[in-house]
Amino acid sequence: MTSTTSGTYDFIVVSNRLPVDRVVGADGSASWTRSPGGLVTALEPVMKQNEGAWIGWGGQPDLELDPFDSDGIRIIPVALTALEIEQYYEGFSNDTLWPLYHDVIAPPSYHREWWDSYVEVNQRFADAAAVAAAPGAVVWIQDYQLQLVPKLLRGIRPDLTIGFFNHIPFPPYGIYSQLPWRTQIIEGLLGADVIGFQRVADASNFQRAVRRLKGYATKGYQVEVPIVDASPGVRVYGEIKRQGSFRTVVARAFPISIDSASFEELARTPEVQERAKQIRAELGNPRTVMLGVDRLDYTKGITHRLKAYGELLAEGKLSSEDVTLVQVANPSRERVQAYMALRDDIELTVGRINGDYGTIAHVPISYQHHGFPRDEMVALYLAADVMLVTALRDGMNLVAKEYVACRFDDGGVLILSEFAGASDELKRALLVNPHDIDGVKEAILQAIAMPKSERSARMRSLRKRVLEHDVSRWSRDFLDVLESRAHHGSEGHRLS
Ligand code: GDG
Repeated sequence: MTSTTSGTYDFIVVSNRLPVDRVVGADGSASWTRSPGGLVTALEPVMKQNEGAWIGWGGQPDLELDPFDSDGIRIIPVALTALEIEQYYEGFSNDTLWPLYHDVIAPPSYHREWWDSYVEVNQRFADAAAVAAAPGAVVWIQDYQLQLVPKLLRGIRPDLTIGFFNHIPFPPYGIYSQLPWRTQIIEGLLGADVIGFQRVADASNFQRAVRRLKGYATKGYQVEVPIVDASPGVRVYGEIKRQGSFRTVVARAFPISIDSASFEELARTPEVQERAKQIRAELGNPRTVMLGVDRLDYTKGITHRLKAYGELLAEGKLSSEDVTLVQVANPSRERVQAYMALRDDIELTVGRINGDYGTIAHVPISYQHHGFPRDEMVALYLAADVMLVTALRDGMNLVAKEYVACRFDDGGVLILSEFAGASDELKRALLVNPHDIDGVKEAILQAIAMPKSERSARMRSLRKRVLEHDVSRWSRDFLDVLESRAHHGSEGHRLS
């Protein structure tokens, strides 16, 4: 493929998963339904105004499909074989990068065949984008599964403006440096014009890795990348700098958000409010309903939260007559060993707590190992007096923002881990260190006893932030910076 090959799309989003799910009917016919998510909601208008296309995997093995339209969005599927799903996706993405980038909460596995598969699949995504993109198009690549795509794509299509957003944390150098392919990943990312992170700390971790591994200078948000790669003889860098032949890459924080107004709108519907009351009644109208909503993932600190709650019940500071915890643990990555072990661990603990502290009429934990429709989720948010977000490490945590967006009544208390990106913005939540079990216990008791006036003052301030900084503002901020980098205003496409 050469740079003369180009397609017709002016704005392309590339993500591991397409924003649509394939549903096969009883008669064997397949159709696609939009998977709910803020990203697609935020980008849909930009897609429609700009000849947009979305490139990604359809979620099933060996799905070789031609591009098609779904609700006005052009979908370009990328096929993955069963072996690639095992090695690139479940392996390198979810069992190497995911634990490594989340502070090695679980030990990362390093396998050279997984890496080879990661390289191969990233190349396939880059090729698909190179074919689809119009001259000077804007391409926005999403997340850790595709970190090599920026460089690979720039290699084929230097005319493009390329953005990358990392939805998960970027780890401190001491941890990142474990990765046998640490330099290749940094080089992959530096192919972008703008690299977005959730938190300021993630962007600085990345910049430090760039300095340590490549020797490039960083200044504020900017990284100076020599056009002719100077490594490994980094001393040449001074020479390159004198000649001024380097490009600048922006690496900074753009905290993601949710479609706040649509959550509030749903929460305000009479049906959802009625359902919230019904949920409380079905739980036996306890004085306090607490809620946890997470993918069943070891980063979410579900076991820490259960430990704190279990101790409060054991000490008689809470009783199952007064409090119920609804824990939604959405099944996730069920073929990865660490996730199977975590599920066993959580379910053993839930069983013990319910067995030890429940009565015939009251169970301390209502455990839900399945997903819910969006309106039911919103009803749960409205029904919950206390929301528990105790992630050990989390890029952002959208659940925390969704809870806040739904509480138009200014009710409810958010307990939020300081290790979730959301804590940088949601400062008036009750911030906790989830490793400090006593601290979590105190926060739970404080939340339950919090006077109404304090609850609403805190919630008002949280809501202001979440409603003003929603996902469309996030995408606008990112794309504005990206466009301003479009060859410094020359031939790049302008998004309307
Ligand atoms: C990654 C990063 C970052 C969950 N269960 C149900 C359901 N959900 C929805 C939630 C929320 C989303 O899934 C989960 O988002 P989170 O942000 O909480 O967590 P991750 O899945 O780990 O997401 C994270 C995010 O990317 C975005 O950048 O914030 O840090 O890890 O929207 O509502 N939705 C429905 N039923 C469920 O049962 N309808």
